[in-house]
Amino acid sequence: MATTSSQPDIRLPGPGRPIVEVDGLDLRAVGPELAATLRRLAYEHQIVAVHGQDPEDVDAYLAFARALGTPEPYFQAHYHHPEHPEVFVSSNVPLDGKKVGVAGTGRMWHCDYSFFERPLAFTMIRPIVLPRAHRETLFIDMRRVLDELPDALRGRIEGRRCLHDAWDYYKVQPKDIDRAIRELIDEWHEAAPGAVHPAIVTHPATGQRNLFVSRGFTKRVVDLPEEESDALLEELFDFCEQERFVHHQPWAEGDILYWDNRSLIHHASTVPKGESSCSFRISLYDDLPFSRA
Ligand code: 7UC
Ligand code: FE
Repeated sequence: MATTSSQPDIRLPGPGRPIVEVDGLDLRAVGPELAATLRRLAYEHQIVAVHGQDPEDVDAYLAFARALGTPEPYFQAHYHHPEHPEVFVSSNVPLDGKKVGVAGTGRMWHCDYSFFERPLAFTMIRPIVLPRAHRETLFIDMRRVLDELPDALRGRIEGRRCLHDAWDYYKVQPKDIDRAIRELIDEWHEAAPGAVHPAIVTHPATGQRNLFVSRGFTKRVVDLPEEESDALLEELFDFCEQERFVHHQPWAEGDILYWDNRSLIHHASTVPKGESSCSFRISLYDDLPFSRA
Protein backbone atom coordinates (compact mmCIF):
# COMPACT_ATOMS: atom_id res chain seq x y z
CA MET A 1 0.00 0.00 0.00
CA ALA A 2 1.35 3.46 -0.91
CA THR A 3 2.66 5.62 1.91
CA THR A 4 2.22 9.38 2.01
CA SER A 5 2.53 11.64 5.02
CA SER A 6 -1.16 11.22 5.85
CA GLN A 7 -1.53 7.55 4.90
CA PRO A 8 -0.34 4.90 7.34
CA ASP A 9 1.80 2.01 6.18
CA ILE A 10 -0.34 -1.14 6.39
CA ARG A 11 1.27 -4.57 6.10
CA LEU A 12 -0.96 -7.61 5.69
CA PRO A 13 -0.12 -10.96 7.25
CA GLY A 14 2.37 -12.99 5.25
CA PRO A 15 5.38 -15.23 5.74
CA GLY A 16 6.91 -14.41 9.13
CA ARG A 17 4.12 -11.94 9.90
CA PRO A 18 1.04 -13.54 11.47
CA ILE A 19 -0.97 -10.35 12.00
CA VAL A 20 -1.72 -6.99 10.36
CA GLU A 21 0.82 -4.30 11.26
CA VAL A 22 0.27 -0.57 10.93
CA ASP A 23 2.92 2.15 11.17
CA GLY A 24 2.74 5.89 10.90
CA LEU A 25 -0.92 6.18 11.92
CA ASP A 26 -2.06 9.56 13.20
CA LEU A 27 -4.59 8.44 15.84
CA ARG A 28 -6.39 11.79 15.74
CA ALA A 29 -6.83 11.83 11.97
CA VAL A 30 -8.70 8.63 11.20
CA GLY A 31 -11.56 9.57 8.89
CA PRO A 32 -14.54 7.33 7.99
CA GLU A 33 -12.84 5.73 5.00
CA LEU A 34 -9.66 4.77 6.82
CA ALA A 35 -11.75 3.61 9.81
CA ALA A 36 -13.74 1.30 7.53
CA THR A 37 -10.46 -0.11 6.16
CA LEU A 38 -9.11 -0.63 9.68
CA ARG A 39 -12.29 -2.43 10.76
CA ARG A 40 -12.26 -4.57 7.65
CA LEU A 41 -8.64 -5.60 8.34
CA ALA A 42 -9.67 -6.86 11.79
CA TYR A 43 -12.77 -8.68 10.47
CA GLU A 44 -10.67 -10.47 7.87
CA HIS A 45 -7.27 -10.93 9.52
CA GLN A 46 -8.42 -10.79 13.16
CA ILE A 47 -5.48 -9.09 14.94
CA VAL A 48 -4.08 -5.65 14.12
CA ALA A 49 -1.03 -4.07 15.80
CA VAL A 50 -0.64 -0.30 15.49
CA HIS A 51 2.98 0.52 16.27
CA GLY A 52 4.85 3.57 17.46
CA GLN A 53 2.18 5.33 19.52
CA ASP A 54 2.71 7.46 22.63
CA PRO A 55 1.40 5.46 25.64
CA GLU A 56 0.96 8.69 27.65
CA ASP A 57 -1.56 10.12 25.20
CA VAL A 58 -4.90 8.78 26.43
CA ASP A 59 -6.86 11.40 24.46
CA ALA A 60 -5.37 10.26 21.16
CA TYR A 61 -6.08 6.64 22.10
CA LEU A 62 -9.72 7.51 22.79
CA ALA A 63 -9.98 9.52 19.58
CA PHE A 64 -8.77 6.48 17.63
CA ALA A 65 -11.19 4.17 19.43
CA ARG A 66 -14.11 6.53 18.70
CA ALA A 67 -13.15 6.65 15.03
CA LEU A 68 -13.10 2.86 14.82
CA GLY A 69 -16.29 2.11 16.73
CA THR A 70 -18.45 2.96 19.73
CA PRO A 71 -16.64 2.61 23.06
CA GLU A 72 -18.62 0.73 25.69
CA PRO A 73 -17.65 1.48 29.32
CA TYR A 74 -17.20 -1.79 31.25
CA PHE A 75 -20.35 -2.66 33.19
CA GLN A 76 -18.53 -2.62 36.53
CA ALA A 77 -17.20 0.85 37.39
CA HIS A 78 -14.29 -0.30 39.56
CA TYR A 79 -12.48 -1.31 36.34
CA HIS A 80 -12.71 2.25 34.97
CA HIS A 81 -9.92 4.74 34.54
CA PRO A 82 -10.72 7.53 37.05
CA GLU A 83 -11.00 10.15 34.29
CA HIS A 84 -12.11 8.07 31.32
CA PRO A 85 -14.89 5.54 32.00
CA GLU A 86 -14.40 4.04 28.52
CA VAL A 87 -10.94 2.88 29.56
CA PHE A 88 -10.80 -0.46 31.39
CA VAL A 89 -7.68 -0.55 33.52
CA SER A 90 -5.93 -3.85 34.16
CA SER A 91 -3.19 -2.90 36.58
CA ASN A 92 -1.27 -3.70 39.73
CA VAL A 93 0.38 -0.25 39.66
CA PRO A 94 -1.05 2.53 41.85
CA LEU A 95 -1.88 5.82 40.11
CA ASP A 96 -1.12 8.91 42.23
CA GLY A 97 -0.79 6.58 45.20
CA LYS A 98 -4.24 5.02 44.72
CA LYS A 99 -5.31 1.61 43.53
CA VAL A 100 -6.75 1.88 40.05
CA GLY A 101 -8.65 -0.70 38.02
CA VAL A 102 -8.32 -4.43 38.64
CA ALA A 103 -5.19 -6.58 38.67
CA GLY A 104 -4.93 -9.87 36.83
CA THR A 105 -7.87 -9.67 34.45
CA GLY A 106 -8.69 -12.06 31.64
CA ARG A 107 -6.71 -15.08 32.82
CA MET A 108 -8.98 -17.64 31.21
CA TRP A 109 -9.98 -18.44 27.64
CA HIS A 110 -12.87 -16.14 26.82
CA CYS A 111 -14.59 -13.77 24.43
CA ASP A 112 -15.24 -10.31 25.90
CA TYR A 113 -18.86 -9.80 26.93
CA SER A 114 -20.03 -13.20 25.64
CA PHE A 115 -22.05 -13.37 28.87
CA PHE A 116 -24.21 -10.50 27.57
CA GLU A 117 -26.76 -10.58 24.73
CA ARG A 118 -24.42 -8.46 22.65
CA PRO A 119 -20.75 -9.46 22.87
CA LEU A 120 -18.23 -6.80 21.83
CA ALA A 121 -17.10 -6.33 18.25
CA PHE A 122 -13.51 -5.33 19.00
CA THR A 123 -11.27 -5.23 22.01
CA MET A 124 -8.47 -2.68 21.89
CA ILE A 125 -5.60 -2.85 24.33
CA ARG A 126 -2.38 -0.97 24.91
CA PRO A 127 0.36 -1.58 27.45
CA ILE A 128 1.11 1.35 29.75
CA VAL A 129 3.59 -0.32 32.10
CA LEU A 130 5.30 -3.44 30.79
CA PRO A 131 6.75 -5.94 33.26
CA ARG A 132 10.40 -6.88 32.70
CA ALA A 133 9.21 -10.39 32.00
CA HIS A 134 7.59 -11.18 28.67
CA ARG A 135 3.96 -10.10 28.47
CA GLU A 136 1.62 -11.37 25.79
CA THR A 137 -1.99 -12.10 24.94
CA LEU A 138 -2.86 -15.54 23.64
CA PHE A 139 -5.41 -16.00 20.88
CA ILE A 140 -7.27 -18.89 19.30
CA ASP A 141 -8.75 -18.51 15.83
CA MET A 142 -12.19 -20.07 16.21
CA ARG A 143 -12.74 -20.12 12.42
CA ARG A 144 -9.82 -22.48 12.05
CA VAL A 145 -11.05 -24.51 15.03
CA LEU A 146 -14.42 -24.99 13.32
CA ASP A 147 -12.72 -25.90 10.03
CA GLU A 148 -10.66 -28.58 11.71
CA LEU A 149 -13.29 -29.86 14.12
CA PRO A 150 -13.74 -33.61 13.55
CA ASP A 151 -17.08 -34.37 11.90
CA ALA A 152 -18.35 -36.43 14.83
CA LEU A 153 -17.71 -33.63 17.32
CA ARG A 154 -19.10 -31.05 14.93
CA GLY A 155 -22.27 -33.08 14.52
CA ARG A 156 -22.89 -32.97 18.26
CA ILE A 157 -22.63 -29.17 18.57
CA GLU A 158 -24.01 -27.97 15.20
CA GLY A 159 -27.36 -26.21 15.62
CA ARG A 160 -27.02 -26.07 19.43
CA ARG A 161 -27.07 -23.02 21.66
CA CYS A 162 -24.90 -22.40 24.71
CA LEU A 163 -25.26 -20.47 27.93
CA HIS A 164 -22.40 -18.10 28.77
CA ASP A 165 -21.76 -16.45 32.13
CA ALA A 166 -18.85 -14.85 34.01
CA TRP A 167 -19.97 -16.09 37.41
CA ASP A 168 -16.59 -17.61 38.33
CA TYR A 169 -14.76 -14.32 37.80
CA TYR A 170 -16.24 -11.83 40.22
CA LYS A 171 -13.44 -9.61 41.55
CA VAL A 172 -13.86 -8.66 45.21
CA GLN A 173 -13.96 -4.90 45.82
CA PRO A 174 -13.19 -2.79 48.91
CA LYS A 175 -16.94 -2.24 49.41
CA ASP A 176 -17.43 -6.00 49.88
CA ILE A 177 -15.63 -6.10 53.22
CA ASP A 178 -17.90 -7.33 56.04
CA ARG A 179 -20.57 -8.52 53.61
CA ALA A 180 -21.73 -12.12 53.40
CA ILE A 181 -20.52 -14.08 50.38
CA ARG A 182 -24.12 -15.19 49.72
CA GLU A 183 -25.22 -11.59 49.30
CA LEU A 184 -22.29 -10.82 46.97
CA ILE A 185 -23.09 -13.84 44.84
CA ASP A 186 -26.80 -12.97 44.59
CA GLU A 187 -25.98 -9.40 43.57
CA TRP A 188 -23.42 -10.56 41.01
CA HIS A 189 -25.79 -13.07 39.43
CA GLU A 190 -28.41 -10.37 39.12
CA ALA A 191 -25.98 -7.85 37.55
CA ALA A 192 -24.66 -10.35 34.99
CA PRO A 193 -27.19 -13.15 34.61
CA GLY A 194 -25.62 -14.63 31.48
CA ALA A 195 -26.74 -15.01 27.86
CA VAL A 196 -27.48 -17.74 25.35
CA HIS A 197 -25.72 -17.73 21.94
CA PRO A 198 -25.50 -20.11 18.99
CA ALA A 199 -22.57 -22.53 19.35
CA ILE A 200 -21.58 -21.64 15.79
CA VAL A 201 -21.87 -18.03 14.67
CA THR A 202 -21.59 -16.35 11.27
CA HIS A 203 -19.50 -13.21 11.03
CA PRO A 204 -21.71 -10.37 9.76
CA ALA A 205 -18.89 -8.76 7.74
CA THR A 206 -17.13 -11.77 6.22
CA GLY A 207 -19.87 -14.42 6.23
CA GLN A 208 -17.36 -16.86 7.73
CA ARG A 209 -18.54 -19.23 10.43
CA ASN A 210 -16.73 -19.97 13.67
CA LEU A 211 -17.19 -22.01 16.80
CA PHE A 212 -18.31 -19.75 19.62
CA VAL A 213 -17.48 -21.31 22.99
CA SER A 214 -14.79 -20.70 25.62
CA ARG A 215 -13.78 -22.51 28.78
CA GLY A 216 -13.99 -19.26 30.78
CA PHE A 217 -17.57 -18.31 30.03
CA THR A 218 -19.44 -21.14 28.25
CA LYS A 219 -21.24 -23.13 30.92
CA ARG A 220 -23.93 -25.22 29.37
CA VAL A 221 -25.17 -26.58 26.07
CA VAL A 222 -28.85 -25.68 26.17
CA ASP A 223 -31.34 -28.60 26.02
CA LEU A 224 -28.74 -31.27 26.83
CA PRO A 225 -28.68 -33.12 30.16
CA GLU A 226 -26.02 -31.63 32.44
CA GLU A 227 -23.61 -34.56 32.22
CA GLU A 228 -23.79 -34.73 28.45
CA SER A 229 -23.35 -30.96 28.20
CA ASP A 230 -20.32 -31.02 30.52
CA ALA A 231 -18.69 -33.83 28.55
CA LEU A 232 -19.30 -32.16 25.19
CA LEU A 233 -17.99 -28.78 26.35
CA GLU A 234 -14.92 -30.40 27.86
CA GLU A 235 -14.15 -32.10 24.55
CA LEU A 236 -14.64 -28.86 22.63
CA PHE A 237 -12.44 -26.83 25.00
CA ASP A 238 -9.70 -29.43 24.85
CA PHE A 239 -9.87 -29.41 21.06
CA CYS A 240 -9.71 -25.57 20.86
CA GLU A 241 -6.84 -25.21 23.28
CA GLN A 242 -4.36 -27.42 21.44
CA GLU A 243 -1.05 -25.58 21.18
CA ARG A 244 -1.17 -25.64 17.37
CA PHE A 245 -4.18 -23.27 17.47
CA VAL A 246 -2.69 -20.83 19.99
CA HIS A 247 -1.13 -17.61 18.74
CA HIS A 248 1.10 -15.79 21.26
CA GLN A 249 0.96 -12.06 20.65
CA PRO A 250 3.73 -10.17 22.48
CA TRP A 251 3.12 -6.71 23.88
CA ALA A 252 5.57 -4.00 22.87
CA GLU A 253 5.92 -0.44 24.07
CA GLY A 254 4.08 1.97 21.80
CA ASP A 255 1.75 -0.70 20.42
CA ILE A 256 -2.00 -0.60 20.31
CA LEU A 257 -3.56 -3.96 19.56
CA TYR A 258 -7.12 -4.51 18.50
CA TRP A 259 -8.86 -7.68 17.45
CA ASP A 260 -12.01 -9.24 16.13
CA ASN A 261 -13.83 -10.44 19.22
CA ARG A 262 -16.37 -12.45 17.19
CA SER A 263 -13.98 -15.01 15.78
CA LEU A 264 -11.17 -15.13 18.37
CA ILE A 265 -11.00 -16.18 21.98
CA HIS A 266 -8.17 -14.79 24.09
CA HIS A 267 -6.30 -15.35 27.35
CA ALA A 268 -4.05 -12.97 29.29
CA SER A 269 -0.57 -14.04 30.31
CA THR A 270 0.35 -13.82 33.99
CA VAL A 271 2.64 -11.25 35.56
CA PRO A 272 5.41 -12.66 37.75
CA LYS A 273 5.15 -11.81 41.45
CA GLY A 274 6.67 -8.44 42.29
CA GLU A 275 6.54 -7.13 38.72
CA SER A 276 4.43 -4.19 37.57
CA SER A 277 1.96 -4.32 34.72
CA CYS A 278 -0.65 -1.87 33.55
CA SER A 279 -2.74 -1.86 30.39
CA PHE A 280 -5.62 0.25 29.12
CA ARG A 281 -8.38 -1.52 27.25
CA ILE A 282 -11.20 0.04 25.25
CA SER A 283 -14.17 -2.13 24.32
CA LEU A 284 -15.88 -1.34 21.04
CA TYR A 285 -19.12 -2.03 19.29
CA ASP A 286 -19.59 -1.58 15.57
CA ASP A 287 -22.82 -1.09 13.59
CA LEU A 288 -23.26 -4.77 12.79
CA PRO A 289 -25.16 -7.50 14.65
CA PHE A 290 -22.89 -9.89 16.53
CA SER A 291 -23.77 -12.79 14.26
CA ARG A 292 -25.54 -12.98 10.92
CA ALA A 293 -28.87 -14.77 11.32
O1 7UC B 1 -11.65 -9.34 35.47
C1 7UC B 1 -11.83 -9.93 34.39
O2 7UC B 1 -11.16 -10.89 34.05
C2 7UC B 1 -12.91 -9.39 33.47
C3 7UC B 1 -13.73 -10.47 32.80
C4 7UC B 1 -14.61 -11.20 33.80
N1 7UC B 1 -14.61 -9.91 31.77
C5 7UC B 1 -14.02 -9.34 30.64
C6 7UC B 1 -15.05 -9.12 29.53
O3 7UC B 1 -15.07 -8.07 28.93
O4 7UC B 1 -15.81 -10.03 29.24
FE1 FE C 1 -10.75 -10.19 27.66
